[in-house]
Amino acid sequence: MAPDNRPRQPSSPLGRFGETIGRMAGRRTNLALLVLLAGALATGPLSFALGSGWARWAVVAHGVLALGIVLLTPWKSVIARRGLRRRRAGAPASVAFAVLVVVALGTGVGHATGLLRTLGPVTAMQLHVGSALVALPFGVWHVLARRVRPPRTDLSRRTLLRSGALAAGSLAAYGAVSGLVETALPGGGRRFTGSYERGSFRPDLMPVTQWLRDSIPAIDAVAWRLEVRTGHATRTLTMADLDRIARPIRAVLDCTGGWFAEQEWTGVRVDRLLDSSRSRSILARSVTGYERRYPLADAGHLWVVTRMAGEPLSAGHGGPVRIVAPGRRGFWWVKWLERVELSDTPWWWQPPFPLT
Ligand SMILES: Nc1nc2c(c(=O)[nH]1)N[C@H]1C(S)=C(S)[C@@H](COP(=O)(O)O)O[C@H]1N2
Ligand SMILES: [Mo]
Repeated sequence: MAPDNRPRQPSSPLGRFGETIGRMAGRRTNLALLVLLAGALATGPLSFALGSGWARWAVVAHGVLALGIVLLTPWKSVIARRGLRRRRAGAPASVAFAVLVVVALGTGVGHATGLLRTLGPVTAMQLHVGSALVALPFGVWHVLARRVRPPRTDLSRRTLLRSGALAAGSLAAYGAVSGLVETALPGGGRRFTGSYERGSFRPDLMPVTQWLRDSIPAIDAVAWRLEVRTGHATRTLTMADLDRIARPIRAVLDCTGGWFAEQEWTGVRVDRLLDSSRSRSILARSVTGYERRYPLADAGHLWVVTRMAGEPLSAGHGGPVRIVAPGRRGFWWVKWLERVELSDTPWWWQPPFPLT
C-alpha cells in the first residue's frame, strides 16, 4: 500500500509504476464525476417537478453536486489533456461534451449568483437546461466509449475518505457561495426554487412565456366557450358564466425559466365545475393542443381563471381563460384553456414535462 501515499502525477518520474497510480487516480476522478453528473441530472429535473417546499432540497443538492464537479476540474483537466494527447477517434465529441458541461455549469452558477441572468434573447436558465440536454447524448457516448474499469481498491477506506473529503469540500463550497450570494451578490433573496421576482402584482411587468414552441392564438372572448367534460356529459360555459361564480385567488406563477410573480387572480375552482370521485385525473387542454393532466386530488386547488389584478387576461397571459395551479411550476398553468375533463387515465400517464 505504500506507493499509494506518493503524490499523484500524470507522467510520473516513477515510470510505469507512477503511470498506474496516475491512472487509478484518474479512474477515481472519472467515477466521482460520473456520480456527480448523474446526481445533477436527477436533481435538476426534480427541482422543476417539485413546486412545493421540497424543491428547495433538490435545488440545494443540485448546487452542491455542481460545485463538486467544479472542485474536480483540476484533476479532470490533467486526465483530459492526457487523453487528448493520445489522439483517439471521437476526440471532438469529447471536447464538445466538455464545452457543453462548462456552459451548463457557467450558466447555472451565473443564474444562482445573479452575475449572469440573460444572454441576448435567452435566460441563463434556458441556456443551462438547453446545454445540459444537448450534453446528455454526448455524455452517454463519452462514458461508453471511454469506459474505465473501476479500480479494485474502489471500496477501500482511502476511497471512502476521499469521497468524504469531496462531499465535505462541495458542501463547504456551497455554503461559501450561498453566503456570498445572500450578502453580496445580485442572486440573493430568490425564491426557494431559485427563481427571481418579476412583476408581482404588476401584470404589465410579468413576462409572457411559452414552454417550447406554442404561440399566442387569437381568441374571441365573446364567442369563446369552455368545454367541461364529465364522463359522457359535456357542458359549455361562457366567460359570463365563469365570472359570475369567480373568486379571488392569490398565487405565485414560478416559471422554470427562472422567474416568478405573485398575482391576484380571479377564477373558479375546478371542483366547482367537475364533481366526481370516480375518475382518476383532470385533463386541461389548450386551444393550441398543449395539455397537462393533474391528480384528481388537485380539483380543490386548481383554478380556471379569467382575470389578473381584476382585468381580463391578456392574450399573452392566456386569455380569455387559463389554469392557475398554485404550488405547481409554470408549465402546469395551461393558457388559452379550451377544455377541462375528468379522465380515467392516471395523471402520471404523460411525459413529466410537456413536449411542445
Ligand atoms: N398553452 C400553453 N400554456 C402554457 C404554456 C405554453 O407553452 N402553452 N407555457 C407554460 C409556461 S412554461 C409558463 S411559465 C406559463 C407562463 O405564463 P405567462 O406567459 O402568463 O407568464 O404558461 C404556461 N402555460
Ligand atoms: Mo415556464
